[in-house]
Amino acid sequence: MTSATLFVRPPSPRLAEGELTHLERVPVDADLAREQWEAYVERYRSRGWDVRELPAADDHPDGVFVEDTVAVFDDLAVLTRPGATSRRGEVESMGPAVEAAGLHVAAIEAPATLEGGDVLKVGRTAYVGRSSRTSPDGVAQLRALVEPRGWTVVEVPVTKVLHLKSAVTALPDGTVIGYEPLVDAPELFDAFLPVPEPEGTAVVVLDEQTVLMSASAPRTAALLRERGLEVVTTPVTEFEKLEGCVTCLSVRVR
Ligand code: CIR
Repeated sequence: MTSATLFVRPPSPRLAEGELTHLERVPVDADLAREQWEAYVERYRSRGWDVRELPAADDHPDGVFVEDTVAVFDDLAVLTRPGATSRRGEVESMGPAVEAAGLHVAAIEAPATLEGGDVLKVGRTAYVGRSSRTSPDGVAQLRALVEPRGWTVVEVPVTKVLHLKSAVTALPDGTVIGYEPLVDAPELFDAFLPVPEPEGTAVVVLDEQTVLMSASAPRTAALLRERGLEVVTTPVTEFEKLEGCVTCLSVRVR
């Protein structure tokens, strides 16, 4: 069992008003969202993870998507500056939380923007999406903070989805998976595995054998099981309607 520390934030009752960029707005069931969130959190707690709840931010419809507010590199937490102005206030409560977890804190400075959903770590490489939310300056600031600490930053174009991690994530062995029609540049990754469903692109690594993914992508789950992985699924339909996924609902700090 992996021992890890994870931050989450309960969904706002105003989740349905969250930002939308590539999807049409459809009705969102706030009660179901809360149930799905509880089940999501339980997936970690039942494995012994130290799940820490950030204070509710009910005035921020997208506040549940905590991944976007910080990017963690070893013991350095880089507070982001979201590209969506409606989301900037979400960052405030993350600073004290990561500090209390014993991390050093740095921040992306204006006018640059960066959202954590654009940061995909594979080994000591950080692929960083240049998206509608993350500016070239944001990538440059992140590079200046983490390359001296032994990380390599690779800038990746993102035009077809909200964030880099809406298009691709990585399996425990470092293979990058993605739904190819939504991936701008699959050739930038050392190993790329296409998956058959757009909801199958997002996995959270629970341990070297196990990933957590959306229950909306059964064919991808079957594909990953054929590769020998244990796959834990969880329903996140109400968050997928807001362009969210399993990765964005938490941020692992250790
Ligand atoms: C937004 O547009 O900012 C939210 N509705 C969804 C954010 C999802 N976050 C992520 O993929 N890391």
